[in-house]
Amino acid sequence: MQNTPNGQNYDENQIQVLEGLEAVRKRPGMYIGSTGPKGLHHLVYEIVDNAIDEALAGYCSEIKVDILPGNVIRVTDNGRGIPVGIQPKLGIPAVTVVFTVLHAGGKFGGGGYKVSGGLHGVGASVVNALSTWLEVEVRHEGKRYYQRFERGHAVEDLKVIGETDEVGTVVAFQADPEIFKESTEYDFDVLLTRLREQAFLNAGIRIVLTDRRQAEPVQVELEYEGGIRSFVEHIHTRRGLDPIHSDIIYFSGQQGTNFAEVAMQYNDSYNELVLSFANNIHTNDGGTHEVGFKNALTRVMNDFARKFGILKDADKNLTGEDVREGLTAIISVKMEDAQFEGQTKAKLGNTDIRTLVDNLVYTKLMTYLEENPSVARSILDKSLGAARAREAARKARELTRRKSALETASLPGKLADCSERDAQHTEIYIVEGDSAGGSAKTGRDRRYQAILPLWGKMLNVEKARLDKVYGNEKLMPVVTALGCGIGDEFDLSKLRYGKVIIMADADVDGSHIRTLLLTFFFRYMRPLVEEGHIYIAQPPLFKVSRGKQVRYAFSDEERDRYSKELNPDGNGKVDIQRYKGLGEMDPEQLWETTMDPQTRTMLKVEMEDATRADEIFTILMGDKVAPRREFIETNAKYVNNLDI
Ligand code: 1YM
Repeated sequence: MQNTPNGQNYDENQIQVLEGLEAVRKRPGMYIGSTGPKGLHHLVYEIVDNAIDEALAGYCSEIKVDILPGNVIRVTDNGRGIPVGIQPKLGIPAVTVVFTVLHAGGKFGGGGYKVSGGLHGVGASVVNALSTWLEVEVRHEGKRYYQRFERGHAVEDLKVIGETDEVGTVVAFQADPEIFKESTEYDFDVLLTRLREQAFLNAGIRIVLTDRRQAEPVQVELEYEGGIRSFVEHIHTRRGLDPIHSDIIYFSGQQGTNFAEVAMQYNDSYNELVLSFANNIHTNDGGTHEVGFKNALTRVMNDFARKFGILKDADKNLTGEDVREGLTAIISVKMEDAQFEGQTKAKLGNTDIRTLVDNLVYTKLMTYLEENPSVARSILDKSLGAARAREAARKARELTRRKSALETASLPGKLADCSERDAQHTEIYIVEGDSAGGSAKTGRDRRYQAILPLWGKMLNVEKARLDKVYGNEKLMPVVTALGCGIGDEFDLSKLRYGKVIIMADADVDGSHIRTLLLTFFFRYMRPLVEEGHIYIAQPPLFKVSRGKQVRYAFSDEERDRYSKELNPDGNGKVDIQRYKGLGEMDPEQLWETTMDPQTRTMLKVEMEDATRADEIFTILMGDKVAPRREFIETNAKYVNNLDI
């Protein structure tokens, strides 16, 4: 044991420190959420957050994040440097405490915006505990201080290693593969997205991300004077959405130590995107700040429309959904002692924030609309259009209901249902094409497999409102067969089949159908996707046979491997049949290769990030060609059997 400058408590404190960090290594999930890719990237955010705090305190202007060979992360800031003086209670340097004492990651003694609850603010010591090694260098008053840790423990004391005229903190670490068993490889785009978000939320901070894992480094500089205004602009550009008014509307306000800002702009799509943040943390489940914003927005729009005769006395009020159609908005609040609630701690609970945001948005937006009547007119025209579509959808829905009440069986005529009724054991194949539908009906196990062949023209729901969905002859049978309704009426408990399997050809047309159906499920039956009910069938691409021996291949590599296996000496003849479509398979083949739970492979559709999924659907199914081309060019590498 080391001697301590001031005392007898050292051993005892040291034991506590060790126990603290051991707890982190024993239950990493409790501190960083998971030990998968999300948790791995979280390590970087924890260190960067400390540098951002220093920038917010006004001492640091630039943060560099480098991904080094071997997936080492190095974060450099030009702030004051983590204090190196002896911390009186523990008798060791403050910087050592920051990296070895659990929960000392936040500032001791007040100041700054403290974050409570959730995964955040657990800080540098958690990163240290979960790294094979971590090195810190503090540049302060002409000296360079250095200390190294391994798996959370200091392997040497803090020491001076030289002189410098720079100031700031450098932290480098390597995530421990014993903890992050799945992978310790960082995804550049994941880091870029999160760091860019931080640059938007903290206007003026400069963040430079550099990937040095390959010979030629890739560098992106992030600095946005416009803050969250630039965020809205970025979202519209990236998704290829056209704004319907040129200004990005922006307000900010303060009450006591609470600060709130909002940036918003409408585009000509039918989707809303409201992103909210509290102390730079994305509140995925919303909370008081978002409620305050939405309530005020609905009231302003109705009050304004009535005041200027756009809504008459007899007209019904616009709903929240009406006034948010085509809206992109960012709400960012900063406060002391944010309360995060809910299962994922992604919902803000502080009630005073609701009042602040509500008042701010009501007064400032009202003034803005009065001063910019043409913008007000464009927005209200859009909201009125949404209200009319909603009304038309309601009528269409009632019509469908009445029709189905009159019919004896309300299930679609082409549905071949299964006999089992318990959704836990049943599955429905949604099959493109009548001939494939026929094979599937014959080949299936009718006890628990239902088949719905699709016909008619498929609607791109990205470019249509709810009322058009009700009239669509291809989508309505899907809705009735699944039994759980759509949109705000969706009820997952009524789902008639536990697995919803999309089965389409492995060609371009099949891909298109799959994407259209996925867009529909994402926009109108989102819980189906979130709860993991959607699957994609994987029909084979080739039949490889020699005499009576048959293999099915799902890729070019498999095809080549099987032909070698069936013909090892190379002098026989192997027959290779390429399946152009599902329709070419007979019922037995379809069962054996694609539908038999014992032998089939299926892709399960999962959604990691709803905002990113929303972005991808907008890009893929929206009007603009340029963002789509860019998306395809950057993602083509993930596609194996590109059949074009
Ligand atoms: C690359 C990561 O951690 N920078 C950083 C951290 C701190 C300070 C400056 C700092 C804070 C304060 C005073 C204060 C931290 N200090 C502490 C603690 N970059 C990075 N830059 N002086 C310097 O908040 O009063 C924790 S973080 F607790 F030691 F003060």
